[in-house]
Amino acid sequence: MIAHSPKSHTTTAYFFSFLFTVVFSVLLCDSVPSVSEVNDSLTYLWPLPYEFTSGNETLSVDPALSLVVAGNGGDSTILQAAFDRYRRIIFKHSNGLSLFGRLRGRRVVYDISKLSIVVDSDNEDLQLGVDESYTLFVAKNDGQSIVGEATIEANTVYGALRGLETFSQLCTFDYGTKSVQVYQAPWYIQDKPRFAYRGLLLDTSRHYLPIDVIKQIINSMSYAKLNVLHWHVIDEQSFPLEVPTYPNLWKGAYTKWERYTVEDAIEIVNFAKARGIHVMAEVDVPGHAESWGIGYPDVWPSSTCREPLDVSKNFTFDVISGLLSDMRKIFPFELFHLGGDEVNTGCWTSTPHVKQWLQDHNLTAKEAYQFFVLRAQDIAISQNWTPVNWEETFNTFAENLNPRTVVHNWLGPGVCPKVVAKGFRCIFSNQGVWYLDHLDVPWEGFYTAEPLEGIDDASERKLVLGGEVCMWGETADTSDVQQTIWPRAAAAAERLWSKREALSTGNITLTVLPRLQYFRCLLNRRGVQAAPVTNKYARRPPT
Ligand code: CP6
Repeated sequence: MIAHSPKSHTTTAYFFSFLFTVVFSVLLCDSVPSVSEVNDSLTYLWPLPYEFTSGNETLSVDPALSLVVAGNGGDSTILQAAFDRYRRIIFKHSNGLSLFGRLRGRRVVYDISKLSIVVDSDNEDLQLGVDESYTLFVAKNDGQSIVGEATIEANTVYGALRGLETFSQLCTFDYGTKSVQVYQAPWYIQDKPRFAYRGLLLDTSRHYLPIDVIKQIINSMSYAKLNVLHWHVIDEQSFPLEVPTYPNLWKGAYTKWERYTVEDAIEIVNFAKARGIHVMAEVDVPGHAESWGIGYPDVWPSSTCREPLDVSKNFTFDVISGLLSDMRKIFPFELFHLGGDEVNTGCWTSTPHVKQWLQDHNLTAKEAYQFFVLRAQDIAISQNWTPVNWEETFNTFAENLNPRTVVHNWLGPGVCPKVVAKGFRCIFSNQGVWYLDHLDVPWEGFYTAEPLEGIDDASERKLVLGGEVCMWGETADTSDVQQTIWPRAAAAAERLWSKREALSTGNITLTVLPRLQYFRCLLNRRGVQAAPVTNKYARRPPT
């Protein structure tokens, strides 16, 4: 509590602050639970931490909150910058006491005046499985000292980032005292993710997304503790990325403004890294690649039959090689997505010179598809990447797939169980439940989808890296992409972060919906255009 609050106001002031509160909660976020609606027995943190205890004290947080760092990773510039960002998030409202109290010379004592962050390691490498665990302790001091404490302890700076996010979610602006408060203190939180891979696919080929929009989405991912941006940068419709080795490739962009320079891409990778987010780029071959031929028509089998890429020409693989070696300098993440989905080999068998090549090499169309995927894999592996491929590659020639391959499920349920039974690693993205462009899938569908379903063996479970929600771009662009992603991606984010036992019990309309509504409003307060949780368009009657 604030030790010296300003003298009580008049009834008029109370009336106006009441009016202000009501009007603002309605304007800002129509579904924010009113004070009387908030169910105190729920924990309004999203995603739920691994283990936590809370109490029933209310602590005030000093708007001059200072950061005290310790440990080998304490000097991290990532940490300092994150603290500055979170300060702006936590102290969004001007503080009533600083405005009036200071004018009257009042001295205000807050319960929490410093945030201590201890980071053990100064290693800032961001690779799959990086330690994201942290503990967060927020309590009033034991009476020996007038200041309380908030402490985050983590092994890496990336754990500290997750802890900062959680701390920011504990801080609530109280319209009565006009100060930031932590309710239900003391808090003791011990947290870590269930899965190392918690992804969101963004498609910048069907609709170009400006870099500021991508950055906003990266910011919003960090609020839900998602940690992989799967950048489906190129597809058949457009080729927006600059490739110095083959400079005509980005002639396949929609316009000369709808492009990403190498520097833009590096900036996105660094922006994501500062938020503990990996960027996994995708070059989808041999299908979904028609736009390559705008700049280099030789990669097309013919001018009328433009994809899949021409398997019969070495030039095709020279271009892939050049493209990947340029991208290697941009994307440090160990995983690289090579697509391999929806390959219609009819184009090969109906193009005379490709058909001839198939005959000369004694290959069926299916074998040529395998040849293409494996050759692309070899290029990626030789550049020290771990290849990721869509599930058709596994479905068609699992026995010849490089054992390091990570298989990306999308078509059906029950795929990851088969993938891990054969010893491959898997990413879960079942289109029936985790495709964001499927507007008819409500948040409950996202929430209840379980990446480990059908996998009982402990060593096989370890092969499921996690999952990814997919925001395909055919039907969404800058104008609506964020409200299509949120809040449903948050439902998957909790599935991927929190303990399975904490997710699968009880009536989720009572236990999860109010928390998701609250998180959706938190996103709105932070400027993210998250849609209402139970929106009409996600509630189409069955036809
Ligand atoms: N683009 C690419 C797509 C899809 C895939 N790959 C896709 C297919 C079916 C649905 C949604 C998206 N648009 N390159 C499949 C992985 Cl329903």
